[in-house]
Amino acid sequence: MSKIFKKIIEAVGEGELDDVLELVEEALEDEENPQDILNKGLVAGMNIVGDLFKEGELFVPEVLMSAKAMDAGMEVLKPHLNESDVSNSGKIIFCTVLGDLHDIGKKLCVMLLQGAGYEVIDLGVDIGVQQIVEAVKEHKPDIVAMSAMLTTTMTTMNETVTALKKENLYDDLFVMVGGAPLSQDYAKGIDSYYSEDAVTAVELADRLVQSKAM
Ligand code: B12
Repeated sequence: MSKIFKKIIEAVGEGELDDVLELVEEALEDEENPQDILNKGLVAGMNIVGDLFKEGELFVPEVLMSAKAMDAGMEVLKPHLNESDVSNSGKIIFCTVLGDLHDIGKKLCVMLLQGAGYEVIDLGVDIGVQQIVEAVKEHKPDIVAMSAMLTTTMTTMNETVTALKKENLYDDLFVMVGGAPLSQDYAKGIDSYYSEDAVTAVELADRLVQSKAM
């Protein structure tokens, strides 16, 4: 693996925001592929942080510093990932559900979807059923995408689908769900579509929007 990716992984792991910024810029200057900088550097670094958190080696404040460092790196990369000139692929409302503040995965999905030409309305984090329903009425999206990282917050997804059906909004859109505790089976059970990461989220969105056009 290229030395610069190793350095980015380390800097994300240590939550060194300034170093991450500098290294991402350096990698871009070295003409590394932005997608590689994202996946082999920033995401790889965050995955290690996730494992260490799980094992009790890292605690919330440290994880938060890593998250902020990753976020800063993503902001630098954003214009380089958005170079696609495809537009009007479709409209997507994206949010992290009620009670859940995790937004790195959501931001990553939003970035790649925008890069693929989607208009994405990012409602933010901690978003409840009614807010989603109102946003659907206002924006009439092709897709509603929800992210949850906690087993305790996943239930909002089911409640949202039920509310969309009740308001006769469900038949005009697709619901996509994702996040660490989610699975294909769970998504199916709540009449939604699942994908495991940001790259496959774009592929899934493409498939869904194309099927609507047919
Ligand atoms: C970073 C992090 C935090 C940060 C969040 C910062 C931020 N701004 O996001 C902070 C420190 C704030 C935090 C807090 C907490 N966290 Co936390 N956190 C994590 C950690 C380490 C990494 C998550 C992450 O960003 N991963 C990197 C991104 C790129 O990956 P991702 O989120 O999975 O997203 C990808 C896919 O899932 C998918 N995807 C995501 N969303 C969507 C949506 C759609 C529609 C689609 C198609 C795809 C998709 O695509 C994304 C990109 O590829 C995870 C561990 C883990 N392994 O996931 C724990 C984890 C999620 N946290 C956990 C916990 C318990 C908490 C706290 C309760 C801790 C506490 N005691 O306070 C709080 C809860 C706060 C709250 N109310 O939300 C647990 C959840 C356990 C569970 N099963 O419920 C985990 C799994 C850690 C663990 N093993 O214990 N956390």
